[in-house]
Amino acid sequence: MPKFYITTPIYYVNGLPHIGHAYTTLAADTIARFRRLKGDEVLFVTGTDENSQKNFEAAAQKGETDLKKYLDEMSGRWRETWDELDITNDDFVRTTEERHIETVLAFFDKVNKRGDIYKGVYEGLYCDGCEAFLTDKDLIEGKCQFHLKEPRKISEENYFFRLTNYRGALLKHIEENPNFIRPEKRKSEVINYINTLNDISISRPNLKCGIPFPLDKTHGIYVWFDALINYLTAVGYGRDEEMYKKWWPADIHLMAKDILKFHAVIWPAMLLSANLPLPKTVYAHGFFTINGEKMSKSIGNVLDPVELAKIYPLDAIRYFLLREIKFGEDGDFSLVHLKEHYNNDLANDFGNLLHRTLSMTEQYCGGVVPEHSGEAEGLDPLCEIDVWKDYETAMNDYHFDEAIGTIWQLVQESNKLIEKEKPWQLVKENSKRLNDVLYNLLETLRQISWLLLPLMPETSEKIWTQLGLDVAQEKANSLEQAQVWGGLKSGNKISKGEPIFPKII
Ligand code: ME8
Repeated sequence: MPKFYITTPIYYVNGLPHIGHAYTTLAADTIARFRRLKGDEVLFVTGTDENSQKNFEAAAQKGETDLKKYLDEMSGRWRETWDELDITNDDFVRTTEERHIETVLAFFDKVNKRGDIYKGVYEGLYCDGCEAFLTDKDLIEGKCQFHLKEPRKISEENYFFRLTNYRGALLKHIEENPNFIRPEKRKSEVINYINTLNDISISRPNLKCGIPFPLDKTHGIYVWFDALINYLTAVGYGRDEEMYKKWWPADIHLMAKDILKFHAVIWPAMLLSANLPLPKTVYAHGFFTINGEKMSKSIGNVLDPVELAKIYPLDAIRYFLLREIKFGEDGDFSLVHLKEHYNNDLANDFGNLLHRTLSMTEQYCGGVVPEHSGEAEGLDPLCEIDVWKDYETAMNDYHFDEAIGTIWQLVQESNKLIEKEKPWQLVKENSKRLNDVLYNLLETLRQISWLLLPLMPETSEKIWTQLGLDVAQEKANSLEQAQVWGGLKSGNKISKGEPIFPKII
């Protein structure tokens, strides 16, 4: 069985998840669900980045002196959020876990034995927000472009990683593996960075939190060096050889562009140093604003996905994020647009198709899927557009907006079919045609339920229930089986139920 290993960043726990974190995690969840649907064995991992000065400061700010208690509580809240958002991660890595520390030490040992760690003095700029050393090139008007703050000037004795040893190998890898950095347009910024990079400091003096530096216990391992290794922790590196061999390298690391250089340069160089294979793809999606403004606590526009899910069905949020913010591009999130798209696309276009088709089946066919002649001439929206092919191409390429677009084409074609065939007249004039029309609409809805499965999973299940299908049995179906036209059996009792997406005023 093909395998697929996908990761999200592990997030800092100095705050709770907001819609930006939810975006990456929902996208990863969609990819994981799609690969499962295709029959792959999937390992989908997320987690929390806990050995960070930021977390330490957040705990102190809350007056919490017991750091472990703070981390346990916050990490628990992140885990709960993903459960509430029905994220299907298979593992959740915490960087304070014993298994992670073991993996980090095994990895560190390899890099050290390779001769890639040395002691030196770091003099330069440090952004506390990024937890990273910056150069002038990273600044806009003297400030960090992501945290809008001036970095601190520091001078300290540190241990360094010989990043510069891997400059050539990295450039060669990027050139030879066109899918390594995606989307394509991010490549040039990575290459520019590689061309000018220096060795990086991988220890921090005056350790308040974090994993003690193996060569000098007065230092801690720099949080990024430790955090990136979580991707190996999840596959048992240094602890479970069989598991490691089964899952590594990762198929895709997903993140936003803010942390691309860590994933596309520093992490691969660390892996090269430890003589381990590189991930197949590092995908950096865009950053989105809220009503045109950067999301920030001080502006007070931080959106909590759990609160949003109390107003809109989860699938409506998935729909909006995946369709309206083109994956890979920057975008904007606005509640006004969410509401508009919810009412137009989900309540109207999709909701009407489903509800009207089921209502007519109840009214004209006694609530059972009608017999049909098999004559689909002009009736089968699926035949008109090659939906599955376009859909799979888009999904394989992470173009979620296009995948949803093909499904919505089907929704619109089906709505047009109703207007064209007018079942309310056919019931008086041509019962054979009526049955054929309704059967084709119902079967198209079944096909739509499968197309939606990775994107809007709850909706798929609701469609199955309304079509009178057994949810457990559908779940056990393979995609090949499900794709065959005619899976909906005549005589099946439908169960109309309430509209899935009621209008929101
Ligand atoms: O950087 N738009 O964690 P973090 C899109 N711990 N995505 C957004 C976003 C926005 N406005 N805001 C946040 C860290 N994200 C490190 C990672 S991995 C080894 C260590 C998402 O909590 C996006 O995925 O700051 C971004 O890369 C990530 O949150 C940063 O999360």
